Amino acid sequence: MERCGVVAMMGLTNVGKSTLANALAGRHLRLVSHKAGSTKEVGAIHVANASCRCALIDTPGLVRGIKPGTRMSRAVHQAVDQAHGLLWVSAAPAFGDVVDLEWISYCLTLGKPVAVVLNKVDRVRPRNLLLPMLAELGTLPGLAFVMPVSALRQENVAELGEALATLLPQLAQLPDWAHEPAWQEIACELFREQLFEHLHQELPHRVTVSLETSLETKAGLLLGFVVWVDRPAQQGIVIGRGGERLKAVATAARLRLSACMNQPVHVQVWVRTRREVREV
Ligand SMILES: Nc1nc2c(ncn2[C@@H]2O[C@H](COP(=O)(O)OP(=O)(O)OP(=O)(O)O)[C@@H](O)[C@H]2O)c(=O)[nH]1
Ligand SMILES: [Mg+2]
Repeated sequence: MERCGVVAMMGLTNVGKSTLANALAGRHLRLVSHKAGSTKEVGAIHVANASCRCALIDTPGLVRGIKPGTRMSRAVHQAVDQAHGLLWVSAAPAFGDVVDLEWISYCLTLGKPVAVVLNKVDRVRPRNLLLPMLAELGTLPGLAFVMPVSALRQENVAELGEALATLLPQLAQLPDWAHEPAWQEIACELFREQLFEHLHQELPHRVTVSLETSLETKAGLLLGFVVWVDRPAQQGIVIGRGGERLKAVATAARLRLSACMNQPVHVQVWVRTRREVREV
């Protein structure tokens, strides 16, 4: 019987967990951003290959400096508890500080198979600089495997996908709770990704996106999003001078969503606070 089950992916913020999840699945469903702390919700993405079927749970990045096992959200705790195996993601060349080792040691106490991925190896020149890091990981007893990858350049990603089998049991099917989010949630996540991409440091901290309308038309799917911000001043930041910024966000989101949904997608956007509604 083929290997089938759930792997929770953990790591500090910005190490490339969501990029790696998308690369393993061969579909861009998880939000990726250069801004740390971009993943806010736990979410599954399904990976299938010749060796296994795996629901990979992408989790929000853990904040550097907190004690392993503490201050994880209830959703992360739940994902870790319910998963059959754990994949700790570190980023080279920053790896080597004790934080990663402490967290990996913590994962090893949880009684599940644990593997470590050293991502962003494309940034390591020359490559043999990885050897001390790999040797350090080799001193931790009980790891299922350690694998250097570059999620961005697709290096070793297929090999990692196959190796996930070593973390999995032989379930007949993936558990219901590990289903992928509905397309509406994915659409909001990918829209939010474009806000991160275009607003950079100006992105309001608590910005959220909801899908208010969806309509099948002859020209494709028409989606109406609302960007929610706290204050009217933040509306202006999101919209930009003459609406240029929000138009750029909407155009990029339209392209991303059309590719993801395999059909032409058109986008309408409103930016709302409690007091004001403005349309672009
Ligand atoms: N050079 C390089 N950059 C990468 C690689 N993988 C991811 N990145 C970049 O790292 C940044 C963070 O990527 P994410 O996938 O959002 O990281 P994350 O760990 O999910 O971040 P949080 O959700 O905030 O914890 C983005 O700018 C990615 O393009 C890689 O293999 N090489
Ligand atoms: Mg992420």
